[in-house]
Amino acid sequence: MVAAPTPEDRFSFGLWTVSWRARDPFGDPTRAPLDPIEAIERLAEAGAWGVTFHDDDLIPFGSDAATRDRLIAGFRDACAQHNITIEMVTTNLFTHPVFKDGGLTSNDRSVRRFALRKVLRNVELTADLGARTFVMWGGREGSEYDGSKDIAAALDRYREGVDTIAGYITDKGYDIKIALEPKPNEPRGDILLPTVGHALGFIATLEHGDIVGLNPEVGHEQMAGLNYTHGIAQALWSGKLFHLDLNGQRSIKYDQDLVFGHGDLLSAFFTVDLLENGFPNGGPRYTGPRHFDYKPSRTEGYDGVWASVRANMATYLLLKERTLAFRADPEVQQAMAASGIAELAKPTLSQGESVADLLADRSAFEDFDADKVGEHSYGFVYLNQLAVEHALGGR
Ligand SMILES: [Mn+2]
Repeated sequence: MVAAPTPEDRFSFGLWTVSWRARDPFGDPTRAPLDPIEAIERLAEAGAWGVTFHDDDLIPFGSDAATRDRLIAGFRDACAQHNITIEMVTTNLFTHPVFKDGGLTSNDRSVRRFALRKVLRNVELTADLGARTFVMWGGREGSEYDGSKDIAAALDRYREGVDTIAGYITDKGYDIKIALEPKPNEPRGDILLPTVGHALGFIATLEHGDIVGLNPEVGHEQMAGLNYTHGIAQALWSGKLFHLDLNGQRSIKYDQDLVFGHGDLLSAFFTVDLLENGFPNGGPRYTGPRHFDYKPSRTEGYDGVWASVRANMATYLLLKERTLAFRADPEVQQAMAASGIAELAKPTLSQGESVADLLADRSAFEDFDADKVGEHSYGFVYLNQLAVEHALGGR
C-alpha cells in the first residue's frame, strides 16, 4: 500500500508536464489541449501541493495586456481555490523562432535585449504571485557548430544577463532566488552550462551570485552519463541546491523525461535517501519542494497523464519509506561503520597539526605499510546489497 501524498510532502509539478500534448520531432500531438485551470484541479485532486510554469505555458506568446491579465487572474484564483502553491516561475526563451540562436547569448543583440525584457517582465510576475524561485533553463543558449559561437563572448553575455536579472531582483528587494538548470544538449547540439559543475563554476564569477544557485534535473545529468545524486550533493555542499527537477532517464540518449524512478531506480533510491535523510555524517539539507519535471509518454491519453502524476509521487513516497528503513536498519548502520563512512568525516590532519608535523610523522609515510593497508576490504558491495534489498522491499 502506497501512502497518499500530503501537503507536507511539498510535491509540485510543472504546468507544462501534464499539459504537454506529446508532439515530438517525428510526430504530431497525441493529446488535446489542456486548460490550465483543469490542470490545477486535477493536480490538487491527485494530492500535489504546488505548481510551476513558464510564462508561455499560461499566456500565449504575443498575448495583449488584457488577455494576459485575465489569464493570470484566472490561474491565481484556481490555485487559491484548490490550495495549490505557485512555488516557481520560469521564462520560455526557447519556443519562438526568435530564440533559435538563444535568448541571452544570441549572436543578434536585439534578440538579447528582447529576451532580457521578457525575463524581467516575468520576474515581476513571479514577485506578484509570491513564488520564491525563478528557474532559468537556457535550452537554446548554445550552438550546433563550434565555429559559429565565440564561447568567451557568449559566457560574457550569459553572465551579463544573469547578473542584470539578479541585480534587478536584489534592487527591488524581492524574496526570489534564481536557479540555473544545466543540460548538456537538446535542443541545441551543445548547450552552455552543460552540467551542475559547469554552472557552479559560472555562478562563482557572478557579481550577484549570492542569489543564484541550481535547479538540477535527473535526466539532464544522466543523459551525459553523470551521477545525479553526486551532482545535487555537490550543489548542496556548495549551498547552491535551490530547486530540483525529478524525473527518469534510461542511460545516455535523448532527454526521456520519464516518471521519477522509471529510469535508473537505484539512483532514484539514493537521490531520495540524500533528500530525505541527508548526508550520512550530517551537513546541509535540501528543504525546497519536491518538483517533478517529466513528460507523460506520448502513448498515453489523459487517463495515463493523471496516472503518471500519481506515479511520480507514489514512487517518491515508496522510496522515502525504503530509505528511512535502510538508514534505521542496525545491519546497515553496522555495514556503514565497517565501510568507514564515519571515518571520512574525520579531518585528515589532526586539530592543530601543521604540514611540518605531518612531514615529521613517520607512521604516515616512512613506516606506513601500503601493501598491508592495500589489503583493506571496504565492504561496499555488501552495503550496496543491503540498499538493493531495502529498495526491493526484501527487508
Ligand atoms: Mn528533461
